[in-house]
Amino acid sequence: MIVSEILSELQEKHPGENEFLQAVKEVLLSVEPVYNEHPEFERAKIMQRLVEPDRIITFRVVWEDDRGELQVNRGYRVQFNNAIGPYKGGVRFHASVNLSILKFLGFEQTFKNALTTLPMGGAKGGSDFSPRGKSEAEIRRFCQAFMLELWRNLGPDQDVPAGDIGVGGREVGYMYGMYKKLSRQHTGTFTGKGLQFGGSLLRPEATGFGALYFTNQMLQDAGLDIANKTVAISGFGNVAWGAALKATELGAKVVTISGPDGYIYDPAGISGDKIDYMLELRSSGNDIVAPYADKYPGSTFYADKKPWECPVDIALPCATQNELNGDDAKQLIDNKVKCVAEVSNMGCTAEAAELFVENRMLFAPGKAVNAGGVATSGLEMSQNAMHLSWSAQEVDQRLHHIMSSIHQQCVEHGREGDYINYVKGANVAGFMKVARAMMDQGPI
Ligand code: 2IT
Repeated sequence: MIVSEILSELQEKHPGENEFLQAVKEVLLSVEPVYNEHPEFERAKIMQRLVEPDRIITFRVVWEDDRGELQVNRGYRVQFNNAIGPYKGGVRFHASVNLSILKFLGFEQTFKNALTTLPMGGAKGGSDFSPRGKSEAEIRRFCQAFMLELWRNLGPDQDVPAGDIGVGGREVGYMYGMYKKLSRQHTGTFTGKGLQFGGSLLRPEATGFGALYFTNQMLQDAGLDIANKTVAISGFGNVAWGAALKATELGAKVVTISGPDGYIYDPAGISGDKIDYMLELRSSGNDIVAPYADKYPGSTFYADKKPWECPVDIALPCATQNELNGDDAKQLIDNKVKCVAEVSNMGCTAEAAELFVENRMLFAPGKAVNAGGVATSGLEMSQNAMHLSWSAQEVDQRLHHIMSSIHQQCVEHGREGDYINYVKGANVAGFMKVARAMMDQGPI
C-alpha cells in the first residue's frame, strides 16, 4: 500500500472532505508498516475497500416549527462497515453536520467498535438541524420527521443508532417511539434508551466513566497517581459530565469546563452540586457556560477562550473534533501537562496529535479513550437480546474490563521501546480485527 496514492485519490474524489481525509490519513500512516507485512491485504484491496462506506443514505427532513412555518433539513446515515457486526454508532444533530464529518465519525467508529471486543460494525448519522434554542415540541417534531425516513434502514441486527452531540435520552426516546410505531416492533434498535423501555443502567455515564478508567490506567502504567491531579475538561454535555463525575470520584480536581461561548475556571474544583448544575445548564438549551460564573463565586468565565491555556496535569477534550490545535498543544506541553486523553472524537488536530507523539507525551486517541460509550451501548444490545437487564454494578464491571482490554491492545500494538504510542496501538489493533474479518468474508 502506498499511503500517498490512496490519499491523493481520495482527495480528488472528495475534495473538501477535510475531517474525513484527516481521519483516514492518521489511520493509514499508523497501519502502513503492518499492512505491508500482509501482501494478502494488498491483493484484496482491503484499504481501498475500507475507506469507501458500505452505503450512505441522505434524505430530506421536513418539520413544522412553533410558528407553523415549515423547515427543511438534511438527514444522513453513513453505514460504514459491518464486517464484525451490525452497523452501530450515534446520531449527531448540530448545525455543522455535513458528509465529511459523518464519514470521519463512521470511519473512526468502525475501528473503535472493533476495539471494544463486542460484535459491532461502524456507522454514524445525523442532521444539520440545530437544537439550539428550539422548543421541546420542535425537537420532538424534528426527531419524528427524521425517523419517518430512516426507520426502514434500521433493525437490531441491521443498524442500531444512539446519541451523539445534540442527541440525548430525550431525542432517543422520540426517535425510538417513532421507530416502534412504524416498524410495529419493540426491539433493541437504538441504544441510550430510557430505563423503562430497554435502556441500560450506566449508559449515560459510560463515555465519561470509561474515559477516566482508561486515563487512570495510562497514568498508572506511567507510574503516576490520578489523586490530587488537576484536570482541564472542555465541553459541558453528557460526556464532560460523566468525565467530571469519575475524575472527582478518583480524587482528581476538575478546574475547567467550556462551551461555544468560552470557558469556566473554578480553582476550588468542579464537584458535587456543581457537576449536577452542568446538566441544568445543558437542559436550558442555550448552549452557553457563562451562567456558571454567576452562580458559583470564586469561578471565572473567560469569553471566547479555550481551557487549554490553564496549567493543569491532565487535559481531557470532551467537546468536539479538532477542538485542541497545535498552539494549544504547545501551550499544554510548555505548562508541563502530564497526560492528554481525547474524549471527543478526533478532539486534536493532526498537528496537535503529532506534537504530543513527537514529544513522547502520554497521549491517547478518542477511538480508544471514548469507546466506553459505544461499548456500553453494546451491553445494552446484549441485555435487549436476552430480554433482561443487568445491575449497575454488573455493567460497570464489564465496562471496566472492556476499557482494560482496550488499554492492553494499545500497549501491545503501540509499544515503541519504552514509549507507548497509543495512536498507533489503537489504529493497528482496530484495523487488524476489521481487516481479518473482511478477508474471511471474501471480496464484497
Ligand atoms: O462516538 C460514539 O462512540 C458515540 N456517539 C456513541 C455511539 C453509540 O452507538 O453508543
